[in-house]
Amino acid sequence: MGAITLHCGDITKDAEADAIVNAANASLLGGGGVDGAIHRAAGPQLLHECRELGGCQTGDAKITGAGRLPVKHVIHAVGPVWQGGEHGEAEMLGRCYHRSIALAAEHDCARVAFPAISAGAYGYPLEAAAGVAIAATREALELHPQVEEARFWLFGDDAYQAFENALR
Ligand code: AR6
Repeated sequence: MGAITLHCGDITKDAEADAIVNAANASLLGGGGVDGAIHRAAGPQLLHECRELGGCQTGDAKITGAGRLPVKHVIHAVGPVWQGGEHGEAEMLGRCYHRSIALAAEHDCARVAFPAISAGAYGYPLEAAAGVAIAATREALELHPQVEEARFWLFGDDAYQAFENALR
């Protein structure tokens, strides 16, 4: 089964991945946080491709090229907004990881970089987001052996610690 590895810092600097997953919103037309960083690093070609996609539902993901980023693809996943935990948030967040890894497999991406989807502007508590992310990624890697590595990029010690705890 594919490996899960943890990394500290800016996901846009990952040149070893074949695809970078973006924590996007349903419009797929850009935003702040990791979405803003990815669009800035990729350049205008990424937004141009995103405009053709017609948005994306929560819990789903869509794939584009990567513009100037040193990877083949960006996978735009739309995580849930945290609403207290009783509104299907965990299921939708888990689906983001499943769909992203399925798209990576379809497009021959052996190494996929992930941010902590929903754990920023969307308010998903870090420990819970990390638990869902690791569990769903493990399941998806088992289903898609073509994907050899899921590389989690964590911003800050708290995020890193939460994912390290979830991995154990
Ligand atoms: N590299 C890695 N992680 C990052 C980076 C980066 N360059 N920048 C931020 N993070 P967020 P969400 C971390 O808010 O919660 C956008 O406006 C950040 O510390 O980027 O899914 C979209 O357009 C946090 O742990 O995504 C949507 O409207 C994690 O990435 C909305 O925000 C996710 O934070 C999506 O919110």
